Amino acid sequence: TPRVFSGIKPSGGLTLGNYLGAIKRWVDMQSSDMESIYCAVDLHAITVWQDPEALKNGTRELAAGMLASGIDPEQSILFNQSQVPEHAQLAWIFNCVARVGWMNRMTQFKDKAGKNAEKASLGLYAYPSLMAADILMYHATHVPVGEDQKQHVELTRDIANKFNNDFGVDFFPVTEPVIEGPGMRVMNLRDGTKKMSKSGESDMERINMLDDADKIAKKFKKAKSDPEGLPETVEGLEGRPEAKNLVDIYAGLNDMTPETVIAEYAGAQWGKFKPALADLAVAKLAPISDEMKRLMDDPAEIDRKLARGAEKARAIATPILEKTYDIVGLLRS
Ligand code: AQP
Repeated sequence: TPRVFSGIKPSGGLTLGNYLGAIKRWVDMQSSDMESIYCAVDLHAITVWQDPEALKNGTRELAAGMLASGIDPEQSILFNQSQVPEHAQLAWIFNCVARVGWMNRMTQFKDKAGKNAEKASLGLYAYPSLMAADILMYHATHVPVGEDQKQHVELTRDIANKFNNDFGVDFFPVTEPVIEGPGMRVMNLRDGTKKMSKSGESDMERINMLDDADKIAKKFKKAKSDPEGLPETVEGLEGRPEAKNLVDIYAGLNDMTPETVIAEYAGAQWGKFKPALADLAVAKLAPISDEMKRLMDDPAEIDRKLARGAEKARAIATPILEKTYDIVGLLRS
């Protein structure tokens, strides 16, 4: 059976980028006949230091966000990564299979580590090994992630291949998982050349799923744009990343194409478009954030849901890890 695996780091509050770029698509995929596994990847989050309390809350907020958006824990498996220790165990094996040279080519490490790569955590460097473990643990055939993760997904195939060759087995699938795309990329509201991030410096650069109507209106009002207003055709958005982003967000929220948005607002001023965008965002997000808040009022129930999801995930993961240990020659008695 086709199987989907994807994750989000609980490294801050959930953003509109995570919603439009990931969760919304996951909900759509759920209705198809695929088995889907969605994970709050807390072990990935700690590759950069996280405040322990904030990490716990962020994990619950992320779970609440997925549930409130329509991920059904009966239909899909929803859990947090650290509750299935097989992820870390398999990642260690992959650390011994992957080559340093491969990791050195990962552009995301370079981006995230910045100029002072010597000071980055070893975990951040080895991140792709853990991601390969996430994917290969479940023999996932579909990995809906953004374009920025493409290199890591490709590395997953290299790791599977080398593992199979090193041990003379045909165990991990080397078929490249489908990167569902092209996914929508939501950009930073203050700088349209950067993506909207949970952990970006200023809160004004992102829409958080838990922002209230006033905040959303204020953030769109202050969002960077240009004096030109909306163009007559989508081609007129070229070279205008902030303008393009606002149109794309409108389209993403309303399940429209940017062409249709432009057709409706051709020539409009930002003073007209931004309030319309804010109203649309509030209309679409308020039901989700209301439900998130309701769910977060009962953290114990979220924890129970995650624990149940982890149990289901372990039922798949344990035999795979056992078999891997056996192939590698790690004694189990
Ligand atoms: N701005 C975005 N537009 C579209 N998709 C996005 N995703 C994240 N930001 C955007 C998608 O959300 C999924 C989970 O991402 P993640 O949290 O695991 O990692 P990230 O992409 O590094 O997210 P952030 O928000 O930028 O976190 P920080 O600031 O902690 O590094 C992925 O499918 C991703 O493509």
